[in-house]
Amino acid sequence: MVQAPEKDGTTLNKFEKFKAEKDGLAIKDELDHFAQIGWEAMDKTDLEHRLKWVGVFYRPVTPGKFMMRLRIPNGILSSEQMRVLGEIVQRYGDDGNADITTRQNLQLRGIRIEDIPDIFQRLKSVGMTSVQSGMDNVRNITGSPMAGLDADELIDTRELVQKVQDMITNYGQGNYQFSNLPRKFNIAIEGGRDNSVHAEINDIAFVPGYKEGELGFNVVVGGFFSAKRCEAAIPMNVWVRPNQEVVDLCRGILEVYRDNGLRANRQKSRLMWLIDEWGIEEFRTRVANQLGYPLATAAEKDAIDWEKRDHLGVFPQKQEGLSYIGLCVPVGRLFADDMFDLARIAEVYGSGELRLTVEQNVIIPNIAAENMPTLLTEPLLAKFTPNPTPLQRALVSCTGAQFCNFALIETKNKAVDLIRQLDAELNIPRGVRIHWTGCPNSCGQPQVADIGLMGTKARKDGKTVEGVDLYMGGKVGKDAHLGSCVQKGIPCEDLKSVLTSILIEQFGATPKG
Ligand code: SRM
Ligand code: SF4
Repeated sequence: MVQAPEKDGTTLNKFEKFKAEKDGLAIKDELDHFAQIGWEAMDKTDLEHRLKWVGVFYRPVTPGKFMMRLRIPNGILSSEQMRVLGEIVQRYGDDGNADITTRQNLQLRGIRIEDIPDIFQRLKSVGMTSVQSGMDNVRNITGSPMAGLDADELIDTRELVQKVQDMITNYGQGNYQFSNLPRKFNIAIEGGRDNSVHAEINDIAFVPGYKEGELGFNVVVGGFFSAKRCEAAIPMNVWVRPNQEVVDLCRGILEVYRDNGLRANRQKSRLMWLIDEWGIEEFRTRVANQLGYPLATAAEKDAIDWEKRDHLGVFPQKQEGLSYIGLCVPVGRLFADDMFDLARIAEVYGSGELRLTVEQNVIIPNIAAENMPTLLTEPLLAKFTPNPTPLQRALVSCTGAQFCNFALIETKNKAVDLIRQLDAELNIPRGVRIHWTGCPNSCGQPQVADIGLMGTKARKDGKTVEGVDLYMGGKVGKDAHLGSCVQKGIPCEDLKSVLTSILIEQFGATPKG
């Protein structure tokens, strides 16, 4: 039973009000109607909010040209699926493109409302869905990008991620059980030793751990970023086996959160605020009660003992004679031709499979040794190189002002341009992870970066100009911890000199002769 949001006597905020009037998911049965009447005739709440329950985002920056956010469990898709997505954006000409997101996912741009029923048919025909990918729903579920390929893998996450998604979305058809959470919700399942998924910044994350010699997952909960507060996930003192227990625990936690999560103030609605109110012990007890059986206590320590890998380059798989190639896609931006090329390359040289990473890059697995030399001569690799510079290889950026109305600055183009200039002037001995995010919502995760840049307004010569707050010290992989803000309000035009000094003083860079 969904708890009445006003139980504490406060009035409903506007989001809870419109959700109470009509569940966002109900929109899935009205898409033909919207396609007929056009976006300008739509009810404002349906247009601006409820459409997000089917992954369709109205963009005030580009009215009439929508964004569509998919679900790509574990970031794995087939060449056939990639081709269909390429065809969808191709029809929008210069308006059409796609972005790989920081959740191993794809967002398509340029979408017209009149095409949505047809697009949904096409997605269905290749087993894809965009359902419940926005607003108060569970986001794309991330998993190890090397699942099933890595000789050192502990647990293959692919099937588990799919099962959790199927439970939450009712096999992609939409599920009213979980379509009215108090807020967005992130789940990650890590199966490798290097924490490729940033477990610590998810509302629930499963991290491998041995209990009395048996391999399963320790569970951490409550990690999140928001404009108001950022927290790393904390241990729930629970251990589960890598089977249906994972799915059941997700269900139990989601039900407890749905029915008890704080709904009065959207700034205080993420899971961690409920854990704060109850304490982690009480939270654990409530989840066990919800499931109706006791939960096993956590393994003494987790099995994350490697530094994080970025998977760019060519690497052997555990399958003899096969390798994968990781390609650097600058700030995750793809155009239709890139998508067709990636699909073709995956088919010709590999097994037709493609994978996405939370660093907004692409991996093509299952390439036979004899095919690799020819693959390396493919023209697309000049654009998406397997051997990027130390700054290129770890550059991440959120959408920014080009399409996002929350943005305080443009991000993706600035990010690419700045590292091009820095690379031209500096020798940098090792990868430096630079993450850009256009506003304090932190979609570009500046808190996990070596150097995080968060859009803000700054003052220069008495004028308001585009600027950034500088974050440093984010550590990923084993012993991950969040970075913090070290300098506020740097005008973007001064950023090159500020970063040059930081790279020289703290990352061993030297000026090129
Ligand atoms: Fe995000 C809202 C883009 C990952 C925290 N995010 C938005 C919206 C939907 C705002 C909007 O309606 O315009 C952005 C869409 C812009 C656009 O047109 O693309 C947006 N978020 C993104 C993406 C595309 C950034 C990217 O370039 O990769 C990522 C999509 C992931 C996906 O596939 O689902 C994305 N967003 C994140 C992450 C990172 C993560 O999940 O690891 C975070 C921080 C982690 C977290 O959520 O705890 C994040 N996004 C937010 C927030 C702040 C949430 C909060 O509790 O306050 C918002 C604003 C909100 O929900 O009110 C937001
Ligand atoms: Fe938009 Fe801000 Fe998220 Fe960037 S961080 S995509 S600007 S909401």
